[in-house]
Amino acid sequence: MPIVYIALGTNLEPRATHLEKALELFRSLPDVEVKRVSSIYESKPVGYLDQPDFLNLVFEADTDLLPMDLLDSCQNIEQELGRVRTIRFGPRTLDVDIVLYGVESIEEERLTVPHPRMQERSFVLLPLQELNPEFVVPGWNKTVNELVAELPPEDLEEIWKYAPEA
Ligand code: A4P
Ligand code: MG
Repeated sequence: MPIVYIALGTNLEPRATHLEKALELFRSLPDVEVKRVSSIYESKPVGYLDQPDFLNLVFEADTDLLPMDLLDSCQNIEQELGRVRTIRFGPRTLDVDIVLYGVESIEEERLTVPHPRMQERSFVLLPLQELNPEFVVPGWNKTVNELVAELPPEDLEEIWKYAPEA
């Protein structure tokens, strides 16, 4: 059974609730077993800058679902949390990306795995590093640790562990 890594992102309040609800929905799927969940990170928006800060996490799961079926489940969960698609890279209640599907490289119209922008994104790499630092990422043939080391230092100034206000 492949180990998969899935990234969640949200920048519309209540952000932490959106992450919790998404994890609950993944846990309720019969064919997905959520194993471990990273810390939550807060970061400045990447891409389209004029939007609120994001909360992101990555979780590890075992699944019997084929990649396309897993993508369908991810998109159903996005829908369930009421994501309204407006601006590309813009604000969203929940974005679900399949980061890794075991050691597979997938290039389909609807699905590219490893996620094509993961290597430049601290908000994917830092949580993934917590879970599996030595994993060799297909295509790049580098470990997660190595990809983190290649991030521009200024990127690391725009991300921090999330500390909810008491
Ligand atoms: N798709 C292809 N590959 C995948 C994959 N590995 N996982 C397709 C999931 N979906 C994949 O996605 C568009 C299409 O990508 C899907 O229909 C699927 O068939 P989308 O989420 O509907 O569209 P989008 O928002 O336009 O693009 P995307 O790719 O989700 O955006 P990104 O690149 O993920 O960027 N800054 C911070 N700090 N934190 C963030 O989480 N997120 C974004 C979104 C921008 N800036 C951010 C963050
Ligand atoms: Mg997405």
